[in-house]
Amino acid sequence: MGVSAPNFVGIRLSSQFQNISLELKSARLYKFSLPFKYELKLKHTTLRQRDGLILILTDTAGHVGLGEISPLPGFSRETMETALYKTTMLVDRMINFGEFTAHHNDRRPMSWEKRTAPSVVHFGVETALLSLLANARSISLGAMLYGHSSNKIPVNGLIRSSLSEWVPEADFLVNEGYKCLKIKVGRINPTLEARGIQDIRNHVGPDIKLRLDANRSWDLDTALEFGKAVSSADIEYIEEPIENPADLPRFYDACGVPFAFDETLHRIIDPSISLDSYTGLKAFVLKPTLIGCTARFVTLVNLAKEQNITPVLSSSFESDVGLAALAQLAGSISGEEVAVGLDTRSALTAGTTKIPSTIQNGWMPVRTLSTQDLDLSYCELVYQS
Ligand code: OSB
Ligand code: MG
Repeated sequence: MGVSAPNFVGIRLSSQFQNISLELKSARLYKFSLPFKYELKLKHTTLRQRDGLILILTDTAGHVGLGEISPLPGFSRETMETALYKTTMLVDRMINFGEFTAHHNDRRPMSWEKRTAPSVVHFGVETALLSLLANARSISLGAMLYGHSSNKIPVNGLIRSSLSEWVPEADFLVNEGYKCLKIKVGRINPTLEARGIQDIRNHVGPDIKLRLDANRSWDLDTALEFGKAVSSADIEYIEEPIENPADLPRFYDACGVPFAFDETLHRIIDPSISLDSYTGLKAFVLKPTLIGCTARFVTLVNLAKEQNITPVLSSSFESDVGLAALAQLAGSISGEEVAVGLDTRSALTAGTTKIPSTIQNGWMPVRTLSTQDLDLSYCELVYQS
């Protein structure tokens, strides 16, 4: 079945892919359950294991594409069961009817408020399709979308521990070679946390970048109290300091600490919104798994670049298959320039590839995967066609 390239999964591929011919032959879907080393405390829930799906697509010429669909409880709109159901429906349509149209080609025009953000399923299925096309040409996902890619990317070291562990952990990560650290704040008293951040800055010196993430824990006053107390610590940005993103410009005006969008990007945003009014907006932290589809992700990357906002790829505790796809995208979008948020694999005791997506000296290699790389020992086959 020939597919017209410009609208493939709703995105424009570079010109050498004008006439893709894609005929899918089979699909296999595995469900995995990977234990965390320690309980993972997220804002609304605590997880002991990471559940998700690995999709393996094969075309009639024998090329293979891999994708991962891993709804994150408390962040994703759908449960594992819904994701599994939607994936099988979508894959059935692709195999039986050759339909690769993206979900957002709504027949009825709809106002942006009424639109729902796409599901975790779309990004995973689209990744499998796109990586099949990329594998057929022996290039990475990123190289196929953007025409170029670095072969390694810098990563921000993630600090999720309690306050008393911050300095020892920062020390450890800097010794490991990380040049950029991201610290989760907004959990206990903001005055104590601000002092902890100052301690980290004093300990690591001026050359290490510090990013913070408050996951919307504060009201404007609390955020300001914290922001003023860390304003001399040279913070690159703080993700989502306040509950209501409309208050963010006031946050920056009052304390001078740049901020970043993360959760805000998981919803459909008024397309006429001017980001100019958001002075202090430094970065978009982009989690494709939570943004929901490739087309929306690519649009947000372009929007950021047009407005001088740094796009920072970030993970949602995906397994190695998902992380490899994110690393390939980061290799093209920010290359060796910007540290990305992919330091989540170390929280898991096992993975979905024989060799885990490891970080060395603060760098993650950009690698493409084939079926030989998979380790399915934590997986169960749940669907086949
Ligand atoms: O808030 O940024 C977050 C992971 C899962 C869910 C939410 C978040 C995260 C991360 C990923 O922090 C790691 C990173 O961005 O460095
Ligand atoms: Mg965040």
